[in-house]
Amino acid sequence: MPRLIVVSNRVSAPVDPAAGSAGGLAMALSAALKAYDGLWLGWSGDTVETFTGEPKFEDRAGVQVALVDLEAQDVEEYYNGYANKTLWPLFHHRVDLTAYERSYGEGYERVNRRFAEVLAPLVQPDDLIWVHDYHLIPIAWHLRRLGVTNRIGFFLHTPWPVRQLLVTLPHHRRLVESMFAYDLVGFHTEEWLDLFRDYVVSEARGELDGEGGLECFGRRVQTGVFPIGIDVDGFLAARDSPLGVRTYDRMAASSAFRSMMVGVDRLDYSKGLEERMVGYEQFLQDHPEKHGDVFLVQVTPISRDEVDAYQDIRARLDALAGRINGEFADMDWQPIRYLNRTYRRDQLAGIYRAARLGLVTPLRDGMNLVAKEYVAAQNPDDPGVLILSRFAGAAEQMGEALLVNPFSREELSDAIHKALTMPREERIRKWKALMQVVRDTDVSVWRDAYVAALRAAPVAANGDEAGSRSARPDAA
Ligand code: ADQ
Repeated sequence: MPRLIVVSNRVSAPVDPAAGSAGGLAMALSAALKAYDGLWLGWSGDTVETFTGEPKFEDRAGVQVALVDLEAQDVEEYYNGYANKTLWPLFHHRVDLTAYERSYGEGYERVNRRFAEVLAPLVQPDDLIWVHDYHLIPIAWHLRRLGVTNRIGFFLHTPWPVRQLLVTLPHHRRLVESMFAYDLVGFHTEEWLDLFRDYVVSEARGELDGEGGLECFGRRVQTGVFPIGIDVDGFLAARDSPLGVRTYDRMAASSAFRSMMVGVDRLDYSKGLEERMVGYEQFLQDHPEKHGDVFLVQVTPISRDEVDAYQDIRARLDALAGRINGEFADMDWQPIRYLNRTYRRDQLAGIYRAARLGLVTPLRDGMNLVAKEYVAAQNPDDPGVLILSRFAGAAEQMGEALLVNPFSREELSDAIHKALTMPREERIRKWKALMQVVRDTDVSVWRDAYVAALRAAPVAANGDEAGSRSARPDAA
């Protein structure tokens, strides 16, 4: 088995795996790397006065990591800037929030080049290199220029945007062209892959080769769909751990005679949190007889707080939760418990299990692992119901959930009512089908399928001379 080098923006392998961390990619990658002799390279989260290019090596719960410090300007332009203010909103269809600053693009290229320069000397001949997410799209192009001929794969954890929005990005063509320095490009769903193909064929005049490959810019790249999942056994163990059980008992006691609904999301405008609260408010207006019978626990750790759009949505959510509680609460009932904090994975599992309803209603989401965690945490004899946005990648597999359009508060209100009144047999039937999907897409299946596809990617692409892959114009 070749060594696997994983590259992502942050190396967020938790020191204590049971504690987990608030981010889908972190959880998935630490689970994935355990099985391989590997190395995980990325930003340490720290800044230094002057970039050194010298990584720090550490062992994190059995995972070897290489941590790179960045300069403050790098963080501002590459991370807060191009990644979080340009690509993230654009890939989630929020052109209204997308910043098109030239300096951000320059910082993005610079940091990708720096990461490539740190990585290139660490690469051994048979290593597989697996790059994750939108922060590092051009890194393979820089690695090729440095003479790295190993197989390099890319996986996008977010949606791919529709072509008509992608072309609003200055240098969109260069970004896509740099993806052709990879041997394999993977997405969560057919829908995101179709959108990528559409750009390549309609905008860049590339061609499908009939074998899952795309030809464009004088090169060929293999593509594939690899739906990510959770570490099912690890999650079930967390659920059944002493703290998991204790948390469940606590939540069950605090929801006596009431139905608890749960939402667990990073504080992000893509997660549809405002729309969810408004839908719940609509439900409370539509069903006065349910007042006092239901409550929503919304667990939402603050994220990316240095970006204005995140401060804005945080303020709006504070106001909205306060308004709904102010309007509907009674002396012994509060409709929303809004918690801006993270919990350990075992605690989260206990919270999910106590909830009669899981609300997963993003406006656009690459996959969404919370949907899978909620299902895995349920009691098979008396499971809760998952309400899932049709715009989450997870909806492509989890059709047995109650699929909703999160932009419609009436639809959300109706779905909440339907879920709360769903007979037990129907809940069990739906849960069984959903749990099968959760098992079939376990994170180890995702990892192994991707690595196998990378190893099998056609040699013609892999065997290219580094120089022939360097045709991309190098303007910033
Ligand atoms: P995220 O946008 O971070 O991931 P998601 O897939 O839902 O979204 O993963 C969130 C993870 O963080 C879950 O494991 C969840 O349990 C955890 N988490 C959230 N809130 C928490 C809290 N308060 N305390 C503790 N843990 C918390 C990105 C993409 C997704 C894609 C993943 C993986 O945006 O679409 O599914 O990567 O590819």
